[in-house]
Amino acid sequence: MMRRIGSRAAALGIGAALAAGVLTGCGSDEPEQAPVPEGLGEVTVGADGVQEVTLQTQDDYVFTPDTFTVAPGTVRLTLVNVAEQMTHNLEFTDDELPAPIDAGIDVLGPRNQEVTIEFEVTTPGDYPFSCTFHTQLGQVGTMTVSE
Ligand SMILES: [Cu+2]
Repeated sequence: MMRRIGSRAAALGIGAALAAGVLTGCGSDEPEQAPVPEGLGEVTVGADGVQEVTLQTQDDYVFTPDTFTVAPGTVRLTLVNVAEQMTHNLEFTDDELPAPIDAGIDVLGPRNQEVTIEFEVTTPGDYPFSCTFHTQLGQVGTMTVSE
């Protein structure tokens, strides 16, 4: 539970590394892997000072990405479902949270539907979340709130 100290700086570094990977990752012969749009999972600060992050779901059982790190404060989380078929949701796993989060996405249909939720975090720690439709299939993730 003590990993991720100083994780705000680490998250910024990860974002930069991802961007660099996108720029240098051309020429692959693996057409089956859908490209990850730039900026997914990258925490940015909106004009109103609120931290913003976007996650994606698709026709599998994965949050893309499945981890992200925010600082204490308000979080505006958007989930985009680019699946052709599958419906997902996002709920924080109440009994495992360092502090309650009173927000979630009940249902998110396919074909680029998206929902944005906003909530406050004050207590550092790891906040697990899942798609409750597909928890058994491993569709889980973790939001880390840094110190
Ligand atoms: Cu799901």
